[in-house]
Amino acid sequence: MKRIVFTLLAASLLVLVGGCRARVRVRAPRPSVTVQARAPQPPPPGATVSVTTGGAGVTVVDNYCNAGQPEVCNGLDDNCNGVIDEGCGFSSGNIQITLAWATGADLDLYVIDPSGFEISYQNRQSPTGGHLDHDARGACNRRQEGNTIENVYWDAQNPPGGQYRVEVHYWGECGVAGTTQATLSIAVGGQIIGAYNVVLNPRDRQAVAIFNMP
Ligand SMILES: [Ca+2]
Ligand SMILES: [Ca+2]
Ligand SMILES: [Ca+2]
Repeated sequence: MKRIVFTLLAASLLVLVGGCRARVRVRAPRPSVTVQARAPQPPPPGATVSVTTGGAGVTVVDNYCNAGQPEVCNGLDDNCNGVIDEGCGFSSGNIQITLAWATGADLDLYVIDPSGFEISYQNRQSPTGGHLDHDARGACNRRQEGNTIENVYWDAQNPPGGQYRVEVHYWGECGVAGTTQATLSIAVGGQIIGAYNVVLNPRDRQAVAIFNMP
């Protein structure tokens, strides 16, 4: 009899404990933001990174940086340290490609890597180590109003050799934007290899630059 009472008590306790467990909610950890801190590695000695600019509507930006000038979030390396827009909440690496604009349009950055993989907001990570870590929906997403920078980077020590193609798509006017000028910079191995202005009309998709890694 004692054994039966003890068994019943133990079973009741298990039910109570089980009931308590069922009411405990485990909150999922918040996603963390990682800022790339590793210094970019220069290209191998003697290697050259050749750049070809895109078609009509693309112009080269010169004389935009000064050492000691404050870095602002504009798609340019204002302080000449080889990193584009450091402190703006996205990463740099051995390759960094940053697009910025100043209207309410929603533009999208596309980078096609040497394997043919197309990195964009639709496919943010390539098997070759490329990441789109900052997406901007422009004024079309009211929760991201004023967010007009997209950024792609490779943090691998040796990004794959071959051709990288950089394109911009004017996805949406978001009501009022119209023709939009954007700025795009490319850094390789801690050096800026190209800075461009590109003028886009709604629904344009424009090749801005093509570069080859050794
Ligand atoms: Ca900089
Ligand atoms: Ca800047
Ligand atoms: Ca976008």
